[in-house]
Amino acid sequence: MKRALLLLSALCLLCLLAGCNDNKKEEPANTATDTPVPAKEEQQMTEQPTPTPTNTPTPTPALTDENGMYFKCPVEYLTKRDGVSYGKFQREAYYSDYCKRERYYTVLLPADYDASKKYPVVYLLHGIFGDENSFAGDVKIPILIGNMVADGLCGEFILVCPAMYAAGEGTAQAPAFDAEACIPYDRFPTELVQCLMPHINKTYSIMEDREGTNIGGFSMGGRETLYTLMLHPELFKNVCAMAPAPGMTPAKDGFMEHPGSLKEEEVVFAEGTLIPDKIIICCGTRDSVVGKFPLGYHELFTKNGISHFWYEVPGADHDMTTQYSGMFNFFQLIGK
Ligand code: FER
Repeated sequence: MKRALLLLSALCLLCLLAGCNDNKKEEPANTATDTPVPAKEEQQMTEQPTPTPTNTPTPTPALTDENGMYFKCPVEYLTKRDGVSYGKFQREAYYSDYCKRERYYTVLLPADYDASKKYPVVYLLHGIFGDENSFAGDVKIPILIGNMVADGLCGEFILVCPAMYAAGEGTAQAPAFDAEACIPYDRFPTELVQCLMPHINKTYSIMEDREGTNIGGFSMGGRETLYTLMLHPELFKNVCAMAPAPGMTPAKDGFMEHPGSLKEEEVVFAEGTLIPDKIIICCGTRDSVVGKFPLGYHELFTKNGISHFWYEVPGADHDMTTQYSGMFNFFQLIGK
């Protein structure tokens, strides 16, 4: 009898164990609702990572600052899409009375440019040693603009990329890191206003007044953007200086000593002057070329009471990340 009882208990135990194993096999793998909860003792024995409470969202870095400036251009705006038409840069010439020579620019017309419409224009100024081809060589610029227009982030506009080195008779003929060779860059605002703008206005279907006129630039082009702004504030609706190079005001860096195109106290708008709606200054946090000079312009503008937006592009150097970020914020102001 004893033996029979023992045999029966052993059999029951075997059945139980077998049953447990079967259950385990049937458990659906890893579904959210059916994840088996291990017994208390099991939890203590195996080191489980602390589960993240489901009601606390993982913090994501902010896309914009408190003024709505995007730190970076979202990558989907730099990627070609099906069903969006993109414009193409073309290179054109005009005669400059100011420089007494033929000069060049590239122009990106809207993909479906229609001469019966009036478009705003954006002048975009290249960096030192650049020319009219500097931006035109970048296939992502037409993509960025086409995608922004397609998503209604900006209106259609005409992008004009001049050759900024406005050498004339009796001036240096090629850029370099010295004061004399920088003079033709500082002649650009006059060349723009006297020669290029009238040429653009009569060649394309442009909204000719300040409402439709915008200027931006990178590095040396950022510096000349700010200088153009100071000389002709009434002409522009929006302005964007991306990583502006030193030299609009006196400065000294590893490249050269800048006498300054303006004294710091001259960086002011006369009372009653019509000024742009928006001025953006930005720079990468790791800019290895212009360093903290853009921050210096921001501080000077603040000190002199010039209202503007300043932001930094996290982790960016003197590079395209900074430029696409600046363009993405700048272009959103166009045609609005
Ligand atoms: C300078 C530092 C930077 C300077 C120009 C630059 C003429 C321009 C850099 C660029 O355009 O990328 O001191 O002086």
